[in-house]
This record gives sequence, C-alpha cells and structure tokens, in this order.
Amino acid sequence: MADDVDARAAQVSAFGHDLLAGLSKTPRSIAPKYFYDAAGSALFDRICALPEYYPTRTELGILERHGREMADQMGSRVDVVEFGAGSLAKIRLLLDAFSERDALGRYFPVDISAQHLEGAARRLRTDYAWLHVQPVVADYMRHEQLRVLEQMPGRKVGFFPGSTIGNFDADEAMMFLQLAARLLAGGGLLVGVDLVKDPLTLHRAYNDSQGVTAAFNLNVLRRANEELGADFDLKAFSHYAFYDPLERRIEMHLVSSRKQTVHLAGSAFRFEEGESLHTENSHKFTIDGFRALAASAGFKPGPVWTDEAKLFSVHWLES
Ligand code: AVI
Repeated sequence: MADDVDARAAQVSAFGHDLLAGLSKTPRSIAPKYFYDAAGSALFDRICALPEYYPTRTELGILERHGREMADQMGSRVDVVEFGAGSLAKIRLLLDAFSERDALGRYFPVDISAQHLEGAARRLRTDYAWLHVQPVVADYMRHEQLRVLEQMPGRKVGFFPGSTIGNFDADEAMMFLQLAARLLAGGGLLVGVDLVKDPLTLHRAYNDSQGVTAAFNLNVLRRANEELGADFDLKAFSHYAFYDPLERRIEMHLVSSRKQTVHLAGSAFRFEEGESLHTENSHKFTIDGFRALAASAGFKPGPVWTDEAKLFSVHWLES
C-alpha cells in the first residue's frame, strides 16, 4: 500500500514537472503517457471497442488466427515479459495457444501502476492456474528498473502488443528496441505494429463519431486540474487529430478556441486562439520499414502476420 502511494506521488510530480516544461516551450506538448490515469484508461478501453478504431480488434484477430505459429516461434518453457500490462485480453489469446505440454515458464507483466498490475495478475492466476505470474512494477523505458528481469536465468521473450511503439518518437522507439534486444538476448520479441494505410481510415479511427477519443484527449487537462490544481477550461479546448502522410503519423492536439490564460503551479501560460497543446503522435509503419528499424536495433526480423486487409501487423523479432 505504502509503495502504491509513493509510486502515485512520484507520478503526480513527474506529470507536474513535464507539464510545466511542455507548456513553457514552443510548440507546446505533453507526453501521451499522461493520458492514462484510471479515467483515461477506462476511456482508452472504450476506444478499443469503437467501430472506427480498427487496431484492437484487428490485432486480436491476428493473435487468434496465428497464435499457435507465434507460440512455436517463442518455444516452450520460456518466460514471457509483457511491456505495459493492458487489459490482458491479448496475453490470454497467446496463453491459449500454448498447450499444457509446452506451457510457459513464468509471465512477467511490467507496468508502472502497482494497483493495475495486481488486479490483472489476480484475474490471470484464477483462469490459468498452471501459470506462474510475477508482476514487475517498473517503467519499462528505464533499463535500471528492469534489473530484476535482467538477472533472471532462462530464455525470455517479450510481448508488446497494441502498436504502443507507434506512440514513441524515433529516438524513444530505437531506445526501447535496443533495451528489449539486450534484455531478451537469446529469445525474441513479439510486437504489434499499426500499418500505413489510406488516410481516411486513419482519420476516422482518431475522430470517432461518439467523441470518445475527444474525451480521452481532454482527460489530460481534467487530470491536470484535479491532480496539479491547474485551471484549464475544458470547454475552451477542442480535440484535433489528423494524419500527416509525410511523417506517417496521426497527430493529436488540444486547440484553444479563444485567447485565454491557464495557471499551473504559480505560472501563467497564455494561449492564443487556435494555439495548440500537442498531446500524441501515433506513427504508422510499413512492414519493411519496421523490420529495418528492428534490425538496426539489434534484432533479427522473423515472420510477420497480418490481417487480410493489411491494416495491422504482428512481428516476431529474434534477439
Ligand atoms: C495506445 N496507442 C497505441 C493508441 C494509438 O492508437 O496510438 C492510443 C490512442 N490515441 C487515440 N486513440 C488511441
């Protein structure tokens, strides 16, 4: 419990620090990891079920159809490290592809939220009694926090679904892949990657008709008001998401609808009408482009599975 309170306090102060820095520069920005408090995670779960948001159900379909082939690549008695423990629906599909005979060794979900991890681990232990579940509370972008995993003997494979890698900038993606290649040496990484496609499909996925993505985007301001005592007027900022085909990415912004001043921790930040706070990039990849990126980070790219329409891909990378 005390650990939980400490971890939460550390997150709140990191959020305050990063938001102050992000509001002070031009253009203004805040990292997308701050979307995910309890309310933001619940909104993200709703996004995953939206008719316009194809990535989740497409990736689930790929895992369902090709799980057995993926399990074959991973090998038997391996330990699985999942980077960021989401709803656990995806790891369940993978676990179902392993028979009792070649069952996994241990499963290490890594997440920054102890509370989220414990709940997820409990549910998984109930349904997969044969599985040894060992949650690791850590920021998987910080290699010193993964030391406990580094020291574990045995073959390790990583699981990083959802195309979360698309939310990293180029340096972060390279840093994560290099860190994973080192941690998983002798094993491999199974990673979900969203693909470049027609801009209209992408535009719709981030501009849903029910406004859930807009609420998810605005949640970061609500969170700043609640946790940091900021005074963002949520009605005076609007969700703006577009696909940039040159950068091959969706950009999400919160755009000020009028001239206004926002206060945070004793500082005042003036927004002009139309000025934005950049909240997220969601990069899309070609299959070859992603394989080249993985290779330059030290992986040997292996089989790739996609859906029929080639909306999404799952890559096995050997390390
Ligand atoms: C978590 N991540 C891969 C999602 C994405 O598609 O980039 C986050 C998201 N942002 C808006 N909708 C979904």
